[in-house]
Amino acid sequence: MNRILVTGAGGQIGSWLVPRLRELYGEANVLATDVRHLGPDFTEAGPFQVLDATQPKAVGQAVMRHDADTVYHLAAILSAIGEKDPRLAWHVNMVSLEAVLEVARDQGCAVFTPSSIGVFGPDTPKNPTPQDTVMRPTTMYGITKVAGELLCDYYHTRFGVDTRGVRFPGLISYGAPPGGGTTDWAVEIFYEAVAEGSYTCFLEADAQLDMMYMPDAVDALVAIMEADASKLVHRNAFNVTGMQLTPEGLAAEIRKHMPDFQIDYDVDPVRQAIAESWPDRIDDTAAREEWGWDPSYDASAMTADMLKHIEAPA
Ligand code: NAD
Ligand code: AKB
Repeated sequence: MNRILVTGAGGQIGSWLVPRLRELYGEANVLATDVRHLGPDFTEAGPFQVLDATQPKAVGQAVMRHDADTVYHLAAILSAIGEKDPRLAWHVNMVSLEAVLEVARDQGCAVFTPSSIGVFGPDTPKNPTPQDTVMRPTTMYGITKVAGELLCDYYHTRFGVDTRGVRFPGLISYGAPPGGGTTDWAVEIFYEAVAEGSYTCFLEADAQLDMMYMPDAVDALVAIMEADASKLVHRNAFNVTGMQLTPEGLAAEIRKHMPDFQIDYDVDPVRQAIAESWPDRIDDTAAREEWGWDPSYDASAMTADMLKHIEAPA
């Protein structure tokens, strides 16, 4: 893997992944693309192109011109925005994935596609949630993620495309803001803590979800694409988690650094219902066994690092 194209590069994950890939594989080898124009961090540090990932011809031309052998396909609509506009979520998530997979089949590329804990639904065992279990999500986002996992497996078994993926939990990071998900509260809380000393949360105090700090997520993205293919049993997609958080639990962590921090609640029924349909704790044994997944950050280390970077941005 040394010629890479990233779709949706300007989002929460891409803004961390692109610099890491450029560091690992060389600036000129990583083409960042997004449907919108991005700032100098992307356009000056390496190649950048505006690319709508739902346009198969444009995706094919970009992959060919860059001579890409690997696509990290990050362009998507997340859960909360997906419930506001389900047809948009279906269109962006499914049409873009099908376009990327067809181009990969035609041009011999490997493809990474992130799935999500959103593939699970109210009938799934919640704690722990096994790798292989019931997947009957109640959101359009989750439906596109289950269909996406199956489509990626299909392109692997039917056409030999090297497709790989992980089911990310809520990702916590500083820098680019999250793009409209149910787990966004776990990022917003840090910015509001530093700016206001308080946060009004849209989920209930005890709504527990899996989460992960972005440095671990980027490690996972690189590790799974570098993994020995002969060891991968699951491919699309592996359960991975870093920690389990509730709003009241994370508030308590923040109070260790900011004793006066206050949290209150103004619950959004749509996002609360989504959170209730997702696992409390997923079992990531398969990822640990098949490609050595081993996250570094727990809630305490993540909280200290988030506050350090938000209080004193580089
Ligand atoms: P994000 O919303 O922050 O970024 C998505 C990017 O895609 C944006 O920059 C947007 O401009 C771009 N985009 C939208 N439509 C596009 C199109 N038609 N063509 C090209 N680009 C387009 O999302 P993210 O958090 O970076 O998520 C990336 C992937 O990871 C998604 O598949 C998401 O489902 C998955 N994921 C994210 C999380 C998380 O907590 N961030 C958790 C689980 C899975
Ligand atoms: C969302 O909340 O939609 C995402 C996810 C867990 O997939 N952060």
